[in-house]
Amino acid sequence: MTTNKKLLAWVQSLAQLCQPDKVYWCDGSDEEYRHLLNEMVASGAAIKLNEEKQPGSYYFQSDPSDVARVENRTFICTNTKEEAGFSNNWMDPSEMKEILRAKFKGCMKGRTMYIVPFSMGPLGSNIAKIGVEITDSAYVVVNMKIMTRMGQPVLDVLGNSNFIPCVHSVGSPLAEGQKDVAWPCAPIDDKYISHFPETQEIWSFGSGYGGNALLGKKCLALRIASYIAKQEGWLAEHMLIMGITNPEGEKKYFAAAFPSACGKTNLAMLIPTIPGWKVETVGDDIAWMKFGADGRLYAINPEAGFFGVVPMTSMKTNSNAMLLVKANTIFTNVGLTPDRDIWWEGIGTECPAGTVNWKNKVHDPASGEPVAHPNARFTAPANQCPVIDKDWENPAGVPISAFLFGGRRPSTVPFVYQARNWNHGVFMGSVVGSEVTAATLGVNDGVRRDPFAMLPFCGYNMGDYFAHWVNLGKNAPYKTKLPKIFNVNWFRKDEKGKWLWPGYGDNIRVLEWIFNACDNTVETINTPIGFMPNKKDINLKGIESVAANLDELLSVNTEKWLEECELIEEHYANFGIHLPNELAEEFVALKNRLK
Ligand code: OXD
Ligand code: MN
Repeated sequence: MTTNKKLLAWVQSLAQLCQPDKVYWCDGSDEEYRHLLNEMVASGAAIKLNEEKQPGSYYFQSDPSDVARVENRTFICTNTKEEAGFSNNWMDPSEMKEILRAKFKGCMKGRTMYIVPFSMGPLGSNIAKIGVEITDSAYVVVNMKIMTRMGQPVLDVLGNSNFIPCVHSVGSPLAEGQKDVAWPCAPIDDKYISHFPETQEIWSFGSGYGGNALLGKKCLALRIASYIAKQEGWLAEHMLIMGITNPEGEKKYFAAAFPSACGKTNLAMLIPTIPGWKVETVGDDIAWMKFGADGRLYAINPEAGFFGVVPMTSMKTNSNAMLLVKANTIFTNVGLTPDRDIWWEGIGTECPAGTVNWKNKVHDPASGEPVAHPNARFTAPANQCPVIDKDWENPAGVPISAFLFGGRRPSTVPFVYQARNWNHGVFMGSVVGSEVTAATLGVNDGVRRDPFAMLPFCGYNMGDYFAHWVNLGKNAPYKTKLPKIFNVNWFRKDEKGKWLWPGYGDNIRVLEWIFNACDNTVETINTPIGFMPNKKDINLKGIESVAANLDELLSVNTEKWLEECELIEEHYANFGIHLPNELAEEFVALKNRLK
């Protein structure tokens, strides 16, 4: 329990507003976790998976309308629209508060209000932040138990200090005697994922899906934290953190930003195909970074679990993830086999007859419908990852040697190159993009720019966010200790659409080059777009046939890059006066070098 007056008063006022049947303070114990899951099994909201095949694991199906983050219903409510910038949906804070007050009034009728104190970052670490989520979803509580440090120990550390208030409701009150559905939520255009950066509050209404409902993750650890980080001079980024050890036993940490669905989890848990190299995982989604006393940038993973995309995960593509989810895992929107095991596309086995798809219908292979939703998820404790780094919970973080940016770029962008300097690296981050296809997004083929992979996650004007990155370099205690910056692209294809690079575990060959480039132990080629490897320095031992593709993988096609510059011009036009001069200058310099 707590004697924190602000917290007690806040809970009381929300109970009055939301009118739940019960208020329950989560202690975060294993008993509580099991009890809530047992209750959800009894109510039909969850299924306990086969204990022999998936010990301690549970299965959920969402409402078909509630399967992903809802970017068009996600709001940044800064005082002015300008402060939110072109990339965010803006709403006036008092206007939004008024809407929310009406939405939340009585929204928990017939339900329990759970109070979930949580810490993003190791409990008590000076870089960690404490939030308290109020939710009417037991699914959210059990997921928060995995994804954060949660419960009474957080209240003990919090004492009488301040916390970030996070209010969540599925937005589906129950009338007297009304039977609940398995996955309550509000209709799509009645969802409000609202952030108030200036007062540091989150209000989320109408969705039970992870990114909209587990408010510690995207809402707090990225949108609100990015705003705080700018004020306080640190970084809150959509980045994985990985440790890499070379055959000589030397270790470095890299942080990497890729847009969603570019394989961050796979990279974070990579199994090297060249002997002697080792990869260990600190985090797969979010990095918080501050300068240490030695002037290096140190990163922590604020999360305690992985909320990963399931389809296409197999023993071949990511055996570490398969071992991670072997027990004590919550699966959402995958397929359920007749013997209560799970199945998904790309798992590497035949789909057993009688498997039920994520929409709870027996799968008909002739229908062409997938068994698992493409955004089906696992929620699993980080410490179950077979290659979790020994320092993953070190409150001081791990020192970052390199930043990697990248996206899915079938053409134009070579598979690795290094920034000329910090500002050039910030420029590279600011133009990150992924090629989309009509099939995936219902729009024309093209490049969706996703600067720093933060487009949906930056809690303020993205131009000011670029300026923050520029300033971080400018104000670094020791410029020579700043991480080096690289762009990677494992997604190059030839004109017939065939992959030029095998990817997955072979990406260690690119990481090896980056590792050496960090130490300046390889000579690089100075090209208009940055420093590139000599072919001989890419280790192709065991995949010699790929040598024929290296010229193409490492080519800088001036014509294509001039076309790319036109696209960058369009992208940069969005930022208006918020585009830092330093980046405008980097862009001019690039165009001049290409001439
Ligand atoms: C995620 C995302 O869920 O980036 O991690 O969408
Ligand atoms: Mn993510």
